[in-house]
Amino acid sequence: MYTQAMDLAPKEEQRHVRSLEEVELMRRFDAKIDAGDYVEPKDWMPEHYRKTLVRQISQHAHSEVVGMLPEGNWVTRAPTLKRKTILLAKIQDEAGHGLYLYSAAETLGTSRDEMQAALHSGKAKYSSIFNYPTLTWADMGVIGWLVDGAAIMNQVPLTRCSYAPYARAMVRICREESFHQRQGFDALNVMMREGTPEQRAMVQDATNRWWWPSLMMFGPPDAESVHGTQNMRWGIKRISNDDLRQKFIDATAEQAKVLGVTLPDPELKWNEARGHHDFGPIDWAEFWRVVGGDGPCNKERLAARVKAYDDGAWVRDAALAYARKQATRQEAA
Ligand code: BYC
Repeated sequence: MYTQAMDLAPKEEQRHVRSLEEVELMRRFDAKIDAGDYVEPKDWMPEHYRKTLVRQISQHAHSEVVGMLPEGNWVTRAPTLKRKTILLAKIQDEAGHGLYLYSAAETLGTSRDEMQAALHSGKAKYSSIFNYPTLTWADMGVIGWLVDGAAIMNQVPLTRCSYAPYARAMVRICREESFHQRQGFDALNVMMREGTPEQRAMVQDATNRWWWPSLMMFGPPDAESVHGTQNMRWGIKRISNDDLRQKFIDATAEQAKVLGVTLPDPELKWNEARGHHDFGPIDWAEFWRVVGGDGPCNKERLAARVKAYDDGAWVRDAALAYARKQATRQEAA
C-alpha cells in the first residue's frame, strides 16, 4: 500500500528508491500527522514536506515585509497624530511578523540570506495584494479591514499547522492582525459616520479597488491549486483556498452593511439553500498576471526591497564586525 506522501511527492522523489529505514521513518511521520501531532525542527521529515514549508513560510515572510511598503506611503500624510501613531505601530508589527517567519523558516535549514536572495532576484513569490497602489488615505483603512481581514481568515488555521515553529509564530501574528483589522474598520467607520460626502466617496472608491484583489489573496480556485491537496494531507493547510474565500465573503458582506459601503459585486447575494453568499466571477487572468510580475506595482515593490537591502549593507557589516570583536574578546578572557 502506498502512503499519501509517496503518492503525491514530486516525480524525482517518487523515482528515488527508499531504504527500509526510510520507509519506516515515512510511516511514522504519516502516523504522527494522522494523529494531529506537531513536527519539531529536529524530527525526521520528508524532503518534500521541508521544501513545501520553506516555500510557504518564506513567501509569507516576504509578504509581511513587502506589505509594509504600500502603507509606508502614507506615514507622512496621516490625517491626525493618533492615526499616524497607529499606522507606524502597524507597520512595525509587519516587520516583526517577517522576522518571526524568517526565523521559523530558518529552522528548516535555509538561511535568511538565501530566502532574501530569492526574493530580490524575483524567484520567490509574495502575496499578490501588495502589488496594488495605495492612492488615498481611505486605502489605509481598507487594507486593515479587507487585507488584514483576509489575512486573519487565512492565518488562524495556520496556528494549527503541523510544523510547530510556524504554528507558534502564527499565534502571536494572528493576535496582532486582529488589532490591525479592527483599526482599519474603525478608521473607515469614523469617515463613514462623521466624515464629509467626499470622505465617504473615498471609502467607497477604496473598497471598490481592493475588494477583488482581497479575494485573490486566498490563492487560485481549489481545482487549480497545485499544492492544496498535499498541504491539507500534511496538515500545513487546514482549510482549502475556496472554503476560506467563502468564509471571508460571508463575514465581510455583513461588515460592509454595518459600515454603509457597497461591495462592488452585483452578483453578491445570500443563498439560503447553500447557507452562504453567492458571488460573481473572479478575474483569474488578472491574478496570474500580478503573480507573474506584471501587476501595477511589482517592479516598484521589488526595487524598493533591493534598495533597502543594499542601503542596509553597512549595518550588517557593522553588526558582524561587532560580533567578531565580542567573540575574540571572549576567547581571550
Ligand atoms: N499571491 O497551489 P496554491 C499580511 C501561488 S501578508 C501570490 O494554491 P498554496 C499582511 C502559490 O504560492 C499575508 N502567489 O498554493 C502584511 C503557488 O505558487 P508556487 C500573506 C500566490 O501554497 C502586511 C501558486 O500560486 N499570507 O497578512 O497551497 C500588511 C499555486 O497556489 C497567491 C500568507 O502568505 C497569492 N495571493 O496556497 C497587511 C499566508 N496565492 O509557490 C497584511 C500563508 C497562491 O508553486 N500562505 N499563490 O510558485 C498560504 O496560506 C498559502 O501559501 C496560499 C497559497 C493560500 C497563499
